[in-house]
Amino acid sequence: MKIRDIKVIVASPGRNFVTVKIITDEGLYGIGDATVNGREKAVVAYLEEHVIPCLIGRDPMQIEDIWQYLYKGAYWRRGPITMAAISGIDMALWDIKGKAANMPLYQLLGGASREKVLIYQHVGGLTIEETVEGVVALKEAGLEAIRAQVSIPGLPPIYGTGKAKDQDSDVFRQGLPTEEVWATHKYLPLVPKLFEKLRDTVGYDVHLLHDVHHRLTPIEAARLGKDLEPFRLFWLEDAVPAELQEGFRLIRQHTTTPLALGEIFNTIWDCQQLISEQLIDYIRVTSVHAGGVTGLRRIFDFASIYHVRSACHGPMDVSPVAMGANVHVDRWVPNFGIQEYSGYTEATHEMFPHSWSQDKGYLLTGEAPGHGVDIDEKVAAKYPYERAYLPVARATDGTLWSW
Ligand code: GCO
Ligand code: MG
Repeated sequence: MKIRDIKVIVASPGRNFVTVKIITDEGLYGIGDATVNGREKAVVAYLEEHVIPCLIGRDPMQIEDIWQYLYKGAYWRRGPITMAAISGIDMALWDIKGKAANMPLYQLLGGASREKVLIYQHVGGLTIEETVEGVVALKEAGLEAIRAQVSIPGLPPIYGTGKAKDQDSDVFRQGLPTEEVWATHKYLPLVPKLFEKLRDTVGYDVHLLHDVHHRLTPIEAARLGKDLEPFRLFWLEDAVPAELQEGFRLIRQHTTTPLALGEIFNTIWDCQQLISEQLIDYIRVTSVHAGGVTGLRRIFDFASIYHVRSACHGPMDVSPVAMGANVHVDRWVPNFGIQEYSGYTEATHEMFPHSWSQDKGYLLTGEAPGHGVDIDEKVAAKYPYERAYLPVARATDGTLWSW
């Protein structure tokens, strides 16, 4: 079998998605996600100019060799654009192999370690009361794990709060980044109040999670983790930007609140120290940003030695294709933790027919060969690319902030 053609399809059925379609001379094809939210066209150029010409005529069964060729062979290693391009190709190749073998991807990986994949979904409120209401509603809908966020009173709503902004695509279609306001000293005492109220209302049966979006320093994160201990969070996510991996030692020394990290990581080298020193509990790498199925498998196997569990990033901007790849890896991976699932717009579901499905608090892989996700190119053509950015955060004095 040979790779005959590779197409890159860009469409925006709610969010911009970059989808790779690898077509073989035998008519089999595979699909991969290569989306980098807010920087989509950079991956398109990388694929079209520098990757695709090198792959035409190659054997699509040689997944590992192609991965190494694109990683080591490029000289310029790592980085979100390179790794998203590799991820899209890798996912599509695993899809082809699954179709050729007539096996779902989780079978190719070694078979199922579980029947269904635990997910968490998001609730964001302008006030504590609003967030509590949202959590109660999701719990009643059968969710077993819920991420809770709240706006800071007196400041405009921040990302992930208000009307669940990260699910409201209008915010991301304003042409240029919107600017949000941040105040750590108001946030730090607020979050424990939210979780106190949540535990009083929903008890301890449901898992509760919180995402800090990289906005704190290690000592602030340590304080927050400590204050949240009575409320037994499933995890505290992205407490601090993690370029400085050893910075997490400080947080770890002070709190038993479990820590999750890694949605922006691209390779094992971004988390090698965090994992081997057991500074985190959950590694959030996802198929589209960390080297596809091949990359995830390598990182999760390494993490298993150190009691670190998988927790693939799964917001709306990780396409249903990457979600398919994630769910198959989740079904196999022995050290599975949880899968994030934010849901998609109707148009996104329509554009990507998929065999995975949601059953209350779980995702099911389905039994279609490969990762079981396709792309309807006619639907894609109805939703052209629109430039869109995530917001930017500034402190109240104007200082640019991490988020
Ligand atoms: C999450 C994330 C997302 C990201 C988004 C960026 O935990 O789901 O933090 O909300 O911010 O995916 O592209
Ligand atoms: Mg996050």
